[in-house]
Amino acid sequence: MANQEFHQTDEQANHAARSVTQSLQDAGYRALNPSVGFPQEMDRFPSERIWVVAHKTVAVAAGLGVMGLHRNVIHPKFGSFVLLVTVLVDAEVSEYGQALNYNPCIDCKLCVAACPVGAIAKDGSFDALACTTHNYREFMSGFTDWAQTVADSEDAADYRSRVSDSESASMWQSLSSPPGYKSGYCLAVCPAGEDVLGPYLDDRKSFMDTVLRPLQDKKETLYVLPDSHAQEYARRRFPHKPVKEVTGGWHPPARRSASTDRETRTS
Ligand code: B12
Ligand code: SF4
Repeated sequence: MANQEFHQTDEQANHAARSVTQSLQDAGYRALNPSVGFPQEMDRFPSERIWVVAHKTVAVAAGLGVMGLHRNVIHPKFGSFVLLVTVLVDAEVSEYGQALNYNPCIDCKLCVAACPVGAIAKDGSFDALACTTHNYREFMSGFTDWAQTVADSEDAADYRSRVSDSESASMWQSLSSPPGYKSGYCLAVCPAGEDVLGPYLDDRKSFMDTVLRPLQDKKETLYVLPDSHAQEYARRRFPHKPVKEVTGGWHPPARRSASTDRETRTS
């Protein structure tokens, strides 16, 4: 359900930016709108940045919000529940936005507690590789790893011993409709922002029980790089969630034994 909402908002933001761009072009200005998210410049993958504009830094400079502990821009009213897009225009604008002089992040650290692979640390450092490996399991990096698993499998039985039916079905779903994020829990739990803060301030325990706990309790496979902090963290903090070692598809894989991709569970 979260993916459905995410992708529809993505489309709305793309449409809004496109119509602004068209109006600017009609008025005689050169303008363009790089996508909200995907498509990106995959010919640069994986060695260079594949996104054209970093929307977060533009949004912060324009005063739309400030990056919180979870590194996403928090809007003072809508909180973390905003997606961003940028319109580039080759002209002087009549008025510039001003960066906010306060941060709507309330430092509750719920995002730290919610992330299943420990990507967000209490001091604000962010393990982007841990996030990408899990959350982007069905995007370019995880897909590459999955394709390698198909290539490495000796036959259907071998493939099925490495990839569950649910994982195969989920990969199909991501290929046939917009790809599904595996997490995004850091955003889901964030109570910052005028419109969102009420229930958290009214009753923190109830907020934790109804918003944070179900995500922590959810039984789901977590994807991690071998010997990573994410692997150690996931096994220790979420022993009920199966943890699966993957390559992330970043590097040519060493030839692996059939057991390498199997789920490893802690007792
Ligand atoms: C690459 C990318 C990712 C990568 C991140 C890799 C990386 N290090 O950038 C991964 C795969 C991890 C990712 C995940 C997600 N992403 Co993303 N992603 C992007 C993308 C394409 C570029 C991000 C970018 O600009 N990176 C470069 C710099 C700017 O980012 P940074 O490393 O986080 O921050 C640096 C500085 O900004 C500085 N800094 C400045 N101020 C502050 C303040 C604090 C407190 C800190 C800690 C740092 C900091 O510190 C860093 C220096 O190293 C944008 C789309 C776009 N074209 O902009 C979407 C985007 C950032 N993603 C977005 C979203 C929603 C997500 C997910 C929730 C997806 C999901 N549904 O699960 C998760 C959230 C994970 C998280 N906690 O950040 C939204 C964020 C919306 C918002 N409210 O801000 C964007 C803007 C897409 C959009 N158009 O709306 N994403
Ligand atoms: S969940 Fe709490 S600590 Fe994390 S970004 Fe939101 S307000 Fe800040």
